[in-house]
Amino acid sequence: MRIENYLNNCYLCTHIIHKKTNMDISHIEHLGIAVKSIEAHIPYYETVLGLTCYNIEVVEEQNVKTAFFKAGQTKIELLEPLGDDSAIAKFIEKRGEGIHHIAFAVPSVQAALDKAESKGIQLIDKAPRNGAEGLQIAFLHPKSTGGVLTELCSG
Ligand code: CMX
Repeated sequence: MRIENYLNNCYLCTHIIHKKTNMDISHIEHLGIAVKSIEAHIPYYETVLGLTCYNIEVVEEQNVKTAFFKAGQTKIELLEPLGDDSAIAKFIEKRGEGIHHIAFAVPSVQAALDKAESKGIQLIDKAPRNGAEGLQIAFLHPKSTGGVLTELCSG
């Protein structure tokens, strides 16, 4: 048997390889949703879905205003652009309002970035930066993640 076939068929080997290369994602931390106006959308989340907006925060570094709702362990993050040069403004102009990114919780954003890069994934951020709610965040480019803007975060 070829060595790579042996390694792929051996439970212990695949377990060790997996442990060495995975990002240790614990859960979906939040789903980011691009909107033109946070205020216009809060009533839908509160009065129709029954969620509570517990935090509204401006993230200068990302040029966005955010609003957060908890749905179990996962949050919904509404993102309103603060200027025409914001990534969110560009997204809405091109694609309209809607799901903008998925964010995974990891123990270490830098370690997860290093693992993604070692697998040939294009990074938007080479190192973690400050996101909303005091989290460290970094993005993977949608061009190398099947069209889904992917955020890694830890707090
Ligand atoms: N999901 C999927 N694809 C996306 C995307 C998204 N959210 N945003 C842009 N793209 C696609 C575009 O459609 C475009 O694809 P095509 O070339 O096929 O048309 C491509 O990516 C390039 O997009 P662009 O409009 O030319 O925009 P830029 O290259 O200037 O920027 C991106 C794209 C993803 C690198 C940029 O938006 C970015 O850096 N995003 C990460 C930061 C961010 O979104 N911050 C706000 C969130 C704040 C927070 O959660 O705290």
